[in-house]
Amino acid sequence: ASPTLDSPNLESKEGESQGVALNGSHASRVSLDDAPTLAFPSISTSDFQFNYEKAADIIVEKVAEFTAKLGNARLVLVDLTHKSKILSLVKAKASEKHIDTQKFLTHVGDITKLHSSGGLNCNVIANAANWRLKPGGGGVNAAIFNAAGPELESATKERAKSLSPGNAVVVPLPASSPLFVTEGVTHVIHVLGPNMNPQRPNCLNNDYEKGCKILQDAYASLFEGFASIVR
Ligand code: AR6
Repeated sequence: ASPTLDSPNLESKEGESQGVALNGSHASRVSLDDAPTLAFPSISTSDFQFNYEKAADIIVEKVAEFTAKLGNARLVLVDLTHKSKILSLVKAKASEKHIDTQKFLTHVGDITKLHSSGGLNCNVIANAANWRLKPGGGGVNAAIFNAAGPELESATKERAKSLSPGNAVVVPLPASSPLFVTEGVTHVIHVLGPNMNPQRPNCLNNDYEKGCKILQDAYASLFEGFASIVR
């Protein structure tokens, strides 16, 4: 059976995705089989301690801008638990702004197991990276590097040695990577967001004027990277 999703129910279970608007009908079942799809975590809002409200506004703004340009491609914001604050905020704001629910979804699950555990086919996934583009460090970065195997580390090194905040780098995943084999992921896009955590490099010391600009640039760079793969 092809993976589908139901929009009407806002109470998602783990491994389920949904459009962000209520439309009260089962008529708009969305097949996730063929459309190029980017799954992305909320950049900077966990280890980097960026404000959720501000981040949610930026995600919705950038998603609105790019869904208009993306043809049949889709964007999926992912987080680990249905208690995720950022997912609820983004869902509410996206619904207010009438973002196209065929092109933007939220999904509860592990970004490294979207196909095997969630039945969601995402050919591209984004990573909330560190500036050295190194494995480990916890969060989604550690999960993606672990799941992708040493193939991702070497493929990343061929593309870039480091990232500055607000930038992204597209890395084609070798076909031997477990993430390619089991999940069908062909590209990982590393993104470096703004950092508000004093324990991490390049801390912005609560300068949200700079921070918001960098987070906007980070999402623009991520979505442009995805668009360059889709084209
Ligand atoms: N699947 C889906 N979402 C996840 C997963 C996962 N496996 N793991 C975490 N998240 P974070 P940041 C969500 O801290 O704030 C790293 O150590 C998480 O709930 O990974 O940008 C890097 O090396 C949150 O919503 O990234 C950097 O140094 C989102 O992913 C630093 O942390 C991002 O959380 C980057 O910090």
